[in-house]
Amino acid sequence: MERTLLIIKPDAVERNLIGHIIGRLEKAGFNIADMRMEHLTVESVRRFYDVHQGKPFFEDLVDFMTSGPVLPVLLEKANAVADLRVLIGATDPAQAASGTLRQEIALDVQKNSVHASDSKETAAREIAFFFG
Ligand code: 3AN
Repeated sequence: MERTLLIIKPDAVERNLIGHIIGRLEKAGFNIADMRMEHLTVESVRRFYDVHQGKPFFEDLVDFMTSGPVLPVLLEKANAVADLRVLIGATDPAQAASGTLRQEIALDVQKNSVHASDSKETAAREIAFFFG
């Protein structure tokens, strides 16, 4: 069993899409190992997205991710990291493949509804960040 981290972002929480997203994950064979809704602080978002510090969209990303509650979800499945990236689709919903979660529900490249760890190493770091 491999583990990965998904975050349901403020735009999806606000539009009452938590149940829809969790349903898609369960149908795709992911087990929900843990989840906990939280309102992130500016400091924690800066730490979480450390690799994006200095990029032109960074301050807007921090504002958006602290604009409302998020729901980090710890997921388990064989090949979880890669399979979840396929399920969510490209960062920009306009580029996301048909049938992916972001193509279906994301609003734009910032309000893209979900985050998913992009490698096994990132998953280990991001899981520790939220779930110890
Ligand atoms: P992903 O979430 O697909 O792994 P990353 O890690 O490259 O994408 O980007 C992290 C977050 O930063 C994205 N989910 C999105 O909210 C924001 N972001 C990335 N690229 C852009 C961009 N060009 N303009 C605005 N926001 C962006």
